[in-house]
Amino acid sequence: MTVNVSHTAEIQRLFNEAAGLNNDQGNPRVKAILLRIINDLAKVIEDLDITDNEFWFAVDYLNRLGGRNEAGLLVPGLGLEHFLDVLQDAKDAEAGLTGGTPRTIEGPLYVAGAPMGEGEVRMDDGSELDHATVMFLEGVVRDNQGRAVAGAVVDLWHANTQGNYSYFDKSQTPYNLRRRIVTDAEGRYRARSIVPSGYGCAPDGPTQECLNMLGRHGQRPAHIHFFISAPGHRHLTTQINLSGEAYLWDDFAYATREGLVGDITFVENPTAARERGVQGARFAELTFDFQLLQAPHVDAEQRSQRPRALQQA
Ligand code: MBD
Ligand code: FE
Repeated sequence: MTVNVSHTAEIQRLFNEAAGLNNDQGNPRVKAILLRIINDLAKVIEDLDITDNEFWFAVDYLNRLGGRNEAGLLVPGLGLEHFLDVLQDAKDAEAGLTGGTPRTIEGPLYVAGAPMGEGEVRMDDGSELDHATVMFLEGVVRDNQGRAVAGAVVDLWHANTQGNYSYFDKSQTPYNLRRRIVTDAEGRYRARSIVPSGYGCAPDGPTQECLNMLGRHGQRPAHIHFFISAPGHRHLTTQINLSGEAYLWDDFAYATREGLVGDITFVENPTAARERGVQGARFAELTFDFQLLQAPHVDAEQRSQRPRALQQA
């Protein structure tokens, strides 16, 4: 038997008061959102008969989640960041904005201000060359007519062979595996880097603790993140997820999409390796082109205002 008091006049008065509806200060938008969340949460507590122990466990969980800086990790893990993409896709379709490279989630591991290069960059600091596979990544940025976009900024970041990202992993050098590349006159970007490994949630962290209770793993396939921007074009946030990866279609963050699988090829050829300046015989090649949409208004040229890390010198 569920007891229900959230709808009573007494509790509605309480929640309206708590959400600031009895004053003319503050922010009306925040008031409307908080009122809805308080009411919906109260309904969840009643309908699912949430016990005191369950409620206070959840409060403590949120403290621990924030304490480990993992709120931005649980969000994709629960499918909510992918939901935001699908929602934006539907809004775009409604507005007739279709085509181009699909968007997919940013994730929590971007760092602003990466070193910038013209046309071609080296991304890795060389520290893993005794065990990493060198990767040559290149492609062309095109507009909605298929014309090359010169001067586009390709801001890309990926994990090392341990699946870890510089800045968040303090054992790596600043901006390791993070670069910005300005496309050349043919719209081309080129990077020499190393083949990344898939990311896994910290086994002792609160996100994995939640996933364990859901009977789920916290693994991602190997992938490369991109922000691509150019004047007049709509900002694109996306990823290349690598073919042949165990978790390609079993990604805990639900980022892999049709059209975003990168066909990486591994080459075993001592001569080709030497010509490319690679020690030994083995290296990898990955070609991936992007297509941007026209920006419907100038704001659409920019990425979201989501708070992000900025490396301090
Ligand atoms: C990642 O590398 C990532 O891209 C996402 C979305 C979540 C966790 C780690
Ligand atoms: Fe990632």
